[in-house]
Amino acid sequence: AATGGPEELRSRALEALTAARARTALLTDCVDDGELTAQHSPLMSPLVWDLAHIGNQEEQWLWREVAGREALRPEIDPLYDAFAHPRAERPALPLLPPAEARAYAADIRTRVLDVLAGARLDGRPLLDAGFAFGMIAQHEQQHDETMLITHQLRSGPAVLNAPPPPVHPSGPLPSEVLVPGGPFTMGTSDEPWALDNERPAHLRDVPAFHLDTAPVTNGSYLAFMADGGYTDRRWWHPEGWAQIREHGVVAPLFWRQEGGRWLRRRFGTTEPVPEDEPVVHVSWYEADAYARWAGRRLPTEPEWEKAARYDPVTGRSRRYPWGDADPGPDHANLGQRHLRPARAGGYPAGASPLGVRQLIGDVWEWTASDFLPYPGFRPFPYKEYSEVFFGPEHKVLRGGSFAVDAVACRGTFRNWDYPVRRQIFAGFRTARSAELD
Ligand code: AVJ
Ligand code: FE
Repeated sequence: AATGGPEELRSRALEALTAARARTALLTDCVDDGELTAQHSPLMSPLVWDLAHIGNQEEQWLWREVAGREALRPEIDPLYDAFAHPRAERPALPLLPPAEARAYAADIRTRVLDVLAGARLDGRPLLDAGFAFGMIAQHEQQHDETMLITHQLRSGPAVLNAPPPPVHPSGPLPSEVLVPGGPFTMGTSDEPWALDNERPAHLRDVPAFHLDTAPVTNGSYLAFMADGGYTDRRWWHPEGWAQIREHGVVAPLFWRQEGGRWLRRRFGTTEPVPEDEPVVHVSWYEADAYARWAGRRLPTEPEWEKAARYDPVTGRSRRYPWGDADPGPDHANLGQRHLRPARAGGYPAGASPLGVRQLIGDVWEWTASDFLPYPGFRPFPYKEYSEVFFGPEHKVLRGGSFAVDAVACRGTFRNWDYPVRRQIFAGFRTARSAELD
């Protein structure tokens, strides 16, 4: 948690910024300039855009806004304004070439570390508990996840490597857990680096429901496929049905069938689909259809957060399923330490008090809910982070994936995307209401 005295906050901010830059380097130093400037998918920016955008965002917030200094490269602002140009058009822009983009981001960082060394980390909402520095570290980590998605979409041999996630042997787990009904505290007013859409803390009544103990696996998803799930209109939201018909979707993204078995490509290698891993690269529509086929439904966002944070003994909402401690390697598969989700049912040390596993890390989890503001929401520090995205066109994802850093992941963290999106590291788990018990 970003709490403690000013020196501790300063060193946390320094650590968070430094870790983010090390990951950015890992993702951008392993490919040549041609690959940095290429468009690997019309869904994504060229990697070199993310690189300079990271620096530009840091310049705007930490150099100009926090330190009150003159803009260093005001002429490039429009190139790296995410709202000015759709991703598909970014390769055609006069972007900084790779060496210049690296030098620009490094120059800003040197200046920002000077600012951090002398900054008062209080007295101004933007600086309270080092918020602006934490926000920029989270921003860079979010773009690192975006760049990892670009790596997954690129063709060619593997350039990234990581050890497999740990296998945690466990006896059979119950397939679902009962979360008791009643009010709980959703969102936060006191997590120092929580972003605007996670605020403020407020009470929500959530009737009793059952939630899958673990994310839905490839094996279970294969059963849905084998049962004709993709050809049975009954299971599909009308828009989802139209989308799979139009694009000929018959399996998760990156899967292909060969000799009667399913293979999947990940980060430049191909492997048989592992049945015991959480399914990933499915759209909200696919998750929704699977749940209906299974006689269940996606959890709502308040249900997800209650399962992840509510402590039935004290009635308090905690920072994480396991308590208030920052995530460690035994709690959750986060931070790109591994390039895949761990087996479903792992991470016993990260379980919630009720025994729900892997709510944090592994795969983002689609929820049934639209991305909407909490009562009392105030945009901070800019409307373009959250406010402009509120509405029924975006669905909420929770919990983070193996590609999310701990600094950008907590029980209150909210992600969102269009329901058709499949390139993100998204899976899901299912729920059912308990009122019929
Ligand atoms: C919160 C992941 C949806 O990548 O579009 C990065 C994060 N906002 N730069 C995104 C973000 C501005 C955002 N998501
Ligand atoms: Fe951004």
